[in-house]
Amino acid sequence: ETSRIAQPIGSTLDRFIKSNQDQFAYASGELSQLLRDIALASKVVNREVNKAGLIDIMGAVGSQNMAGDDQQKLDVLANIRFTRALAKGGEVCALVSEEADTFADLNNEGKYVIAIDPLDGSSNIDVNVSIGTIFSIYRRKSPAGTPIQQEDILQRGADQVAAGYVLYGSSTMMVYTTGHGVNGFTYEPTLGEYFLSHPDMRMPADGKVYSINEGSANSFAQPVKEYVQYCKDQKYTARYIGSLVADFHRNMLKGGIYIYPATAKDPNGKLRLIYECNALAFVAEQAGGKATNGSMRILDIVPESLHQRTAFYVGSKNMVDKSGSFA
Ligand code: AHM
Ligand code: MG
Repeated sequence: ETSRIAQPIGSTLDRFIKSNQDQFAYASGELSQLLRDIALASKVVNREVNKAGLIDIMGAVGSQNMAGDDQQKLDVLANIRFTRALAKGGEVCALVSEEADTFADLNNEGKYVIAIDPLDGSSNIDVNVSIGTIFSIYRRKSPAGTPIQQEDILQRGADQVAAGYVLYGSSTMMVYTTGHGVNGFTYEPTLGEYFLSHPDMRMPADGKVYSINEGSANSFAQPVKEYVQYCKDQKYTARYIGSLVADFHRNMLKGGIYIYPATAKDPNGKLRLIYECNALAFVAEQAGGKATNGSMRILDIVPESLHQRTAFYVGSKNMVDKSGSFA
């Protein structure tokens, strides 16, 4: 068990990061700065997400956003926001993003590699449903100042030094772990600050909610079909937002399981190991939950390519165990 931090509810994210840093002395403040950079970029993205419905209207009057970019699709814009904030911060040497084919070189002296899905669930943007940002942070393996190597960007999830997500929901939250439990911060827009609202989050070991896209049920493997039937026999509740961060966050708080299995359309599953599954798997485990690909621990998978997909079972520990027992 890891040591956890006692923090008063209501402390700001900055203050929390600072005392965390003092207590665990992680990496001479650079990881702290990196987390602050992510938080800052998320505030900018949050502002844009909140105006999403106005983009076409503003576009129609030929407006540009503050930085002078032409109006762009929100997921592309979010990628620009995070990339810029992390490039400026200087702690990151390489950034792997769902929005780019290959990794981006940032500051070659930086000690960290970051993998990010800047705006996940983007099909939900246009219909005003919750979306999220997912991020993973790794320590680079090659020496600072040398060219980025495969071993820097294809690390196992177990090597993450921090990971988390931002949920742009009915309120905006940032939830993250540095390997000492999970803490959640709620954004107060008029003050422009995240405040600790969910200290030491624990995922219930059991739950009664299952989240899976049953529209694809005909092509689920037999064990998945059987588990879904089991959920129905237990009279569990079905909840599927189709926005991974939102589905995950609900299950974090209430207990539940999220499954994206192999389907005919996506024979290896749809979700991406490096910038979707690993981060949530790390958060889940740190909160007492569990994440597998149906049989194997997600965090133990050695990635072979940047955009590798995997089946994903994540949530309350006993539910994930049960789902695996049908295999
Ligand atoms: P995206 O990265 O293209 O946004 O896709 C990821 C999203 C997840 O947020 C969500 O859980 C899943 O795709 C939903 O997929 P489906 O509509 O096939 O159920
Ligand atoms: Mg995504």
